[in-house]
Amino acid sequence: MGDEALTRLGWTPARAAAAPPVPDRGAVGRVERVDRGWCRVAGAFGSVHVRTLREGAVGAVGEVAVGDWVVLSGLGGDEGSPTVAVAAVLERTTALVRRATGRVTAPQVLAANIDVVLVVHGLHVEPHLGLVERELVVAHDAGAEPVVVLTKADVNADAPAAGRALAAELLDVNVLVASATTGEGLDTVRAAVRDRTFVLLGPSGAGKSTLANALLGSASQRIGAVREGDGQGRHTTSASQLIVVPGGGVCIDTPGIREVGLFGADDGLAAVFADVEALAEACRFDDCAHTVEPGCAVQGGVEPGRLARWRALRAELDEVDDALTAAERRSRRRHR
Ligand SMILES: Nc1nc2c(ncn2[C@@H]2O[C@H](COP(=O)(O)OP(=O)(O)OP(=O)(O)O)[C@@H](O)[C@H]2O)c(=O)[nH]1
Ligand SMILES: [Mg+2]
Ligand SMILES: [Zn+2]
Repeated sequence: MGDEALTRLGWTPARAAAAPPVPDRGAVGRVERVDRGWCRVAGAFGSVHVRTLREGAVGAVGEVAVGDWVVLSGLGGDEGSPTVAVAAVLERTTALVRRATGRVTAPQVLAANIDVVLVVHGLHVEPHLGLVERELVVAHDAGAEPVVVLTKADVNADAPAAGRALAAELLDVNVLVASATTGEGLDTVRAAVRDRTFVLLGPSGAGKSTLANALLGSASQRIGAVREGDGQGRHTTSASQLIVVPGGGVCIDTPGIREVGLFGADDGLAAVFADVEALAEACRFDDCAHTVEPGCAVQGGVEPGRLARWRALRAELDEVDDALTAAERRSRRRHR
């Protein structure tokens, strides 16, 4: 144990160099799971439950995310001892962020310090291009490498064609086709995530946990059947979970999200729709909305469906910006 355990969790010399000093009876660890009032942290000491403190304090609810590196203090007591606390959260190198549900102006970190985002969709249904693009936007915006995995290839008569068709709609994204059941294509998925921290993102029933188990070589994650008829999942995974991959790497399985809400993901949108943003440079008006403006370079240059999808995501980001500005204005008035 010791440093080896930390290395398996993804600890690197670069992170060590950037880490704050560790107190007596303290240690560095990585957040495996976050629950209401508690989080679970793994490290050279094993794995401990740590109470997440009241809002505003270090390690407060919403402040630690799965994948975070933290400095713990007060170790060495009983398991679950209230003296164990998060003394510091290390600066994140990457973060997968969505808009918190029901709160327009609040972000939620789905996973921290990730290298790769696997955007997972099941070939038991037609891949939903709009959802894939939305997930690619947050993946790009996270600062991580996005990779699309079309799983359940075994239930699709022409899975490779489905993969090619989706890839043709996307700019420069690696689209892998695999089956957790037959094992086909898993080697390419393994190669894409080896020795890295990766997160599985996608709708419920896509097959994320089944894929995680296949990559882990164990039945770590519970899996659940999809509904007959529409092929939707039943939200089997209820909380994100970080698991060390025996062959090297760290897997974060997440609960299925039907539609990832965007929050401040302008860079991600610019990356996924680089064609739109490049053409916009040539529009006559700087504030061209690419709808009816004369001299618009985008309208004729991008396929209408793609432009409509870009416009919807752009509008969603603008809506969040407007809400943030309004909230800021309100709070400024209150503090006057
Ligand atoms: N035929 C086939 N079925 C699969 C494959 N992968 C997953 N499934 C099935 O798809 C269903 C959903 O799988 P899960 O792994 O639980 O899906 P999930 O994405 O984790 O869903 P949530 O946890 O609800 O977000 C289960 O019935 C699995 O057995 C596959 O490669 N082939
Ligand atoms: Mg699951
Ligand atoms: Zn335009």
